[in-house]
Amino acid sequence: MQRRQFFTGAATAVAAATASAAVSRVAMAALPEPVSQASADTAAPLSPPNGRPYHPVVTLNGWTTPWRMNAGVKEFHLVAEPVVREVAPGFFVNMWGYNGQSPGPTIEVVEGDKVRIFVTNRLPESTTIHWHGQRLPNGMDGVGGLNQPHIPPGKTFVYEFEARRPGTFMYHPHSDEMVQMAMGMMGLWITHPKAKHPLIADVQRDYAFLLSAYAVEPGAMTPRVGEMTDFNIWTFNSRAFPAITPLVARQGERVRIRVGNLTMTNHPIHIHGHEFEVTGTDGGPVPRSARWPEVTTDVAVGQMRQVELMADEPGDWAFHCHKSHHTMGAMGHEVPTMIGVDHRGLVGRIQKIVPDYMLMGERGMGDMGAMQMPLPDNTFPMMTGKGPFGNIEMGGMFTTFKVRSNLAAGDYKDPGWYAQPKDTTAYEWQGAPLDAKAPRQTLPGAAPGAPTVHKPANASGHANH
Ligand SMILES: [Cu+2]
Repeated sequence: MQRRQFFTGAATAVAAATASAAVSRVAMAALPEPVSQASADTAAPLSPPNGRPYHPVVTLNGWTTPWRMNAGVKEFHLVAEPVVREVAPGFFVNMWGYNGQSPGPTIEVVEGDKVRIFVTNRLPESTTIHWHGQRLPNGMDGVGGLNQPHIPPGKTFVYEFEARRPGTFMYHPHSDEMVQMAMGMMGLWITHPKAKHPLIADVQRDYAFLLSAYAVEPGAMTPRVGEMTDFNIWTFNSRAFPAITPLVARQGERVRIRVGNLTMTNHPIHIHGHEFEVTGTDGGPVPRSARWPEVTTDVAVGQMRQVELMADEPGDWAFHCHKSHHTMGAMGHEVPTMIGVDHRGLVGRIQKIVPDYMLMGERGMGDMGAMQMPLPDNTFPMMTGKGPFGNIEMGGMFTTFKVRSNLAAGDYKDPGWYAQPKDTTAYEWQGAPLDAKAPRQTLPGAAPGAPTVHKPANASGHANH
């Protein structure tokens, strides 16, 4: 094996540290101990114990992996392996991930850091890791077959490069990626600027997460990896609302949120009560002249968006994907639309034949948030989550942005529900009721006032138009 020469100067030090480059057993003995995570909770930010200082990110329902400093090189150890991810309380999915969880740990480094990542493959098939968005030597880019041999099961490969530019990046396999990404293999990579950067603001809170989607039949535990469009589990960092940690900020703080999309569709990510600017992408910081205010930013497939805002409005604000089916928990998609169909008197008769029959969707599906209907094992409700005023009727890609005036700096604890000041809540009208007849209920396919019988049109009828 050839000595790697990517780091002039560092290479000799590494050789010394591992005694001899020729003895692979010695090199293996020198592998950094992989750090594993058993919990799907949001870990506290990891303040850098050594190296250049930076303000760490908080990965929603995730964590940042510690590293080892070895002769000026930051060394990480990722282990690709089967994991069981708790996607919602009591709903467990067999996934493939890294170091105990899917997504894998966030890797945080500083612009200019020399990085060495050991990747051990404990999957039943070959894998690789692609470092999405990085400038690096071609042989480190991780496309199996193109840039490197695939990493066989049981083997450890080493990636070495310099984190050349600051920004928001991610990592994922480029080896059987249809299966491996459908099984949850992904993680975040954050490169912090090494000094004050004209396009990168100081922020007090810096949140990061990936968008991922899975096709898991109710009652099943393993995603359907061949699925292209019909996903039913929509997640922020492989967690579904109400199990996604809220984003918390003190009033007046500047907040950055970094979102990467590794699903097979786009996600318009939307915030309430505030506006933000897209300040960065996986291509780097956005020039100031190219920024404009928005409340929704579309994160297309394979993209990252970094948004920033001033948390100046106290409250509990919704923060979610704006595709309404993506704010749903596990669901089947073949539900007939029953709105306007009068079932009165019918349910009892049907239940004589089908005892479990349940009427759904006659007045819309909002009341499903309150239904305690029996679910198959190992799934979770389509919409759930309780708020201070009742059911939130949301699931999937939804959480809250909680702004408070009285939070301590660096306090990420959920402060509970917002106490709205007196007389600032939408209220019931107490005056005279509306003095008009309600429009009549419509049947599917029948507009109000439409004739109930369609007569065949006169063959020559259109000639007069
Ligand atoms: Cu979405």
